[in-house]
Amino acid sequence: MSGGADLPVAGHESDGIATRSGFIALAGRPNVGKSTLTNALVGSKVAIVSDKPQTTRRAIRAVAGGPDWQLVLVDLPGVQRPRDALTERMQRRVESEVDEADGCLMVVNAEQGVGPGDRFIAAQLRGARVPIVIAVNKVDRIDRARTAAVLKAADDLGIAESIFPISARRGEGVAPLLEHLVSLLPRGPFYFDPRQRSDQTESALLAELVREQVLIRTREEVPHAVEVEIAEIEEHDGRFRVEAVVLVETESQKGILIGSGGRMIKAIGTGARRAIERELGGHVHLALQVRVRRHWRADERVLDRLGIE
Ligand SMILES: Nc1nc2c(ncn2[C@@H]2O[C@H](COP(=O)(O)OP(=O)(O)O)[C@@H](O)[C@H]2O)c(=O)[nH]1
Ligand SMILES: [Mg+2]
Repeated sequence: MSGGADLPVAGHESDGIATRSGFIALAGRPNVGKSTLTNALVGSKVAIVSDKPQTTRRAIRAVAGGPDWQLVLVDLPGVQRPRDALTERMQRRVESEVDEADGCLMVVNAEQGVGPGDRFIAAQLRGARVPIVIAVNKVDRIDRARTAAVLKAADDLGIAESIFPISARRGEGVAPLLEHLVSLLPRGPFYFDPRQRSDQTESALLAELVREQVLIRTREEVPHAVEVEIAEIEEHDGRFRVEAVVLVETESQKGILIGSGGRMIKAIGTGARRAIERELGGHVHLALQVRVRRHWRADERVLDRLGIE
């Protein structure tokens, strides 16, 4: 098996070869590395990564595949106590995705060990009708003795049919984990065109790449208050012009994002332009605008329009 490199020439019906195909739901506390692992399994960047909680807002379907298998990962938003319309929607999404999947992959953070947050999630998963695998991630941060202790603690959660130590960031242990996950999938035709890497639209992915740069550079309430919309993508002779609007909730957040002398928005723009160029494969001119839209997180219509279900 190979990690997503060998694409069949066939379309998504996969031509009568005995294929395995199915869905794996990703569970785990915020920040344990679910999005990093998703990117590692798929072999390209489909989910943004930061050290801020609630980085992932939309349940992206990421597609990993080889010639005779296709594994669709659902990168779930981190479960939190519902507080506003946004977190409530995220929580409901988690519950329905797990029941519809063929297996569940729970990720824990080896550096922090198994804690109450993991036990909370394990309790939610205990009744699931699908096999549960635990990945103990970030083992690059701890020594062997500590890794063994965390593997034992993960086993003691009592929900996993198997447990894998991995470093999603370095790619260590990812191949055997992937091989095992594929073995859990039923035989059946592919769900996605094998060339597809996720179910996001191009503009949704580009908006996420801009938001990632904001997340990397901001703190406290600002990351949660930011949303990004792509207003326009134009192409002329392999050169792209992308117009993005960064939404915040208050004037002071807008001030933070622009920064003194416009330095912050410039850094965000440079980082985002590079990421977008990597994605589009051509020169990009990125026009960024920061706009205040009060209470967008509580506005169901805005959430609908942004695709946050
Ligand atoms: N050292 C180390 N850091 C990691 C690893 N995987 C993820 N991270 C970092 O952990 C943070 C959260 O990762 P992310 O994938 O966004 O976590 P998520 O919230 O579970 O999706 C980011 O800063 C990642 O770079 C890993 O294997 N090793
Ligand atoms: Mg994530």
